Amino acid sequence: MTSPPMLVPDSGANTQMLTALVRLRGSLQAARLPLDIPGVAEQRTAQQEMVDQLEDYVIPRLMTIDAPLLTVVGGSTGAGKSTLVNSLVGRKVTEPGVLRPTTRSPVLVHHPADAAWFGQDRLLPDLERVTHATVDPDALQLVASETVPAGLAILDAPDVDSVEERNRTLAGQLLAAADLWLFVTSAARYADQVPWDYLRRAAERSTAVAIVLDRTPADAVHTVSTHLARMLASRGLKDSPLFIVTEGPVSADGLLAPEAVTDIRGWLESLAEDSDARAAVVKQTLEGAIRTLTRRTHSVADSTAEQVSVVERLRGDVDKAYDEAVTAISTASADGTLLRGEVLARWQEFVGTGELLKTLEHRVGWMRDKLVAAIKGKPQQAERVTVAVESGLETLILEHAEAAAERAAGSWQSLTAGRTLLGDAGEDLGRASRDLRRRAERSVRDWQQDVLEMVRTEGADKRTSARFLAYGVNGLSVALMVVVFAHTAGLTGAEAGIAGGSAVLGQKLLEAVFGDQAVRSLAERSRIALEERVRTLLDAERARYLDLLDSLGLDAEVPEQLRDASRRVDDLRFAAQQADDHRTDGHVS
Ligand SMILES: Nc1nc2c(ncn2[C@@H]2O[C@H](COP(=O)(O)OP(=O)(O)OP(=O)(O)O)[C@@H](O)[C@H]2O)c(=O)[nH]1
Ligand SMILES: [Mg+2]
Repeated sequence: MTSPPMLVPDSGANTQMLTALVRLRGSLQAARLPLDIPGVAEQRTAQQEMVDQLEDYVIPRLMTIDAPLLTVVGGSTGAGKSTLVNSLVGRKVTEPGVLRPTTRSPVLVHHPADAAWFGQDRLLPDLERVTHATVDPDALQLVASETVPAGLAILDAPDVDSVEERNRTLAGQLLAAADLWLFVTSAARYADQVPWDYLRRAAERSTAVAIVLDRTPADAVHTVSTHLARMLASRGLKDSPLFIVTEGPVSADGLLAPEAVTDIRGWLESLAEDSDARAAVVKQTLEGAIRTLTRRTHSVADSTAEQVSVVERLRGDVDKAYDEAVTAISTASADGTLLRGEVLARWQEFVGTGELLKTLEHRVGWMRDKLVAAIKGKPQQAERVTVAVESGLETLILEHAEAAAERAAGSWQSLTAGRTLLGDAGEDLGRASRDLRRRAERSVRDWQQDVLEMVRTEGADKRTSARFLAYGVNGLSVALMVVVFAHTAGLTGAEAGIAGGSAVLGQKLLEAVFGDQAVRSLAERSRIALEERVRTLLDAERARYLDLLDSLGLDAEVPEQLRDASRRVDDLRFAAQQADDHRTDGHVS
């Protein structure tokens, strides 16, 4: 007698495979598919099914490779699954019925000696073991019966094509935990789509399957069985045993006549007796399940990679929108744009116009004296410039923050995933934050305070100088702001225009007190301080979007972790395969 084919040649390899499968499960559990991307629903289902199959079947099965062979009876509602199970067991262990669907809670029948194999921590660990009849789909009723051969257990499952979603999922989960499917269909239903979808999947995964054509009228047996056999062959299931049960009376207990199920019972009993054959069935199904899991893992990995790249794209859209806003504000607050309207009017009111500007170029000294005379004792005017600057800057910031929000939301709207995120955001991200005006106000004031401090510090040793006293800290500060606002506008020449000219006045005034070197440095520092405050404000605006993306918890490493975990399992599979082939060769020669 040849030794039974084993999944893995020794327990060391077995342990390695278990470790690899546990890691695969961990990676699959860690994978997140939160974004609405076309096809994602399918991958989420796949991910869940794979984690379930690893936990329900593959891992516990590999840990208890000698456990009895679990035969799951599945198929359409009313096909006669429960009746068949009862008839095989020889007594009513599961309730058949006329109300469809009947079976809602799985019933597992095993030999009393095998009870230990079906405890809570074995196959299907999330189904609570009970010993009484129930309709709870989260329970697994265990029935011990001497009439079931030791080494083989039979599970009656709900219908695969149920009108009840819970039934369908449970049936799928139970079939995924089967060593062997006993797939029951009826003469009336055998061509239905859903059962064939299951059978196609079984064939793809090399799951061991036997088909029962149930409730077949005697005169239809030939036609139907021929047709069905052809369908099975063309779908890769030609090696699967096919049993035919003719439509006959059922007893008061709901059992078929014992002869009706003799073939099936005989086949199951011989399987139970032959440990090699049993091991071969387990090996076929288990290896098929593992092979399918590693292949499907790559699709989930692709899907997680797509999630990561969509997040990158969404993040890029937001960064672009807000980077543009920061640049635009920075440009507009340095190119003279702000030296218009109210700011210019108040500034001119403060320093005076006309005459001063005209004489600017050739009579600087004279102008200074005039300036001193003009602004001496005008603290209110300086204050008005400050107020105008504040509102000018605030408007500038708000305008660009609104535009950035609109742009960012606009580009998110163009992707389904982005639209969903916007919809779930809980506020209208297409607008600037409601409290931005208040925060912008405070930031601008803080910046003006920065400028004031710089002037105060710079003038520390000049406090007593006549000019410093004449202009005052406030006057010099507004002059510095005006210089900042015309930073890139060009300070001399005809093109400077009124704004430039105004800034030149400020510049001269400051230079008269501090000297050109110091003025350059003051202007630069003030500009940087303003940019920093603007960036902080807009970063908070931008964060409304980025926080949404971060909260998705997507990890760019996950796709590769999944592929790694899958490759590791494949490597071990191939190694086991080779060891297997080697052993078979040894027997042949
Ligand atoms: N006459 C006759 N009736 C049968 C046969 N098999 C099943 N039935 C009846 O068909 C009905 C449905 O049978 P069940 O065994 O409950 O079918 P099921 O596949 O378990 O159905 P669900 O649990 O709803 O998925 C019951 O009333 C059975 O008595 C049969 O071979 N002959
Ligand atoms: Mg049933």
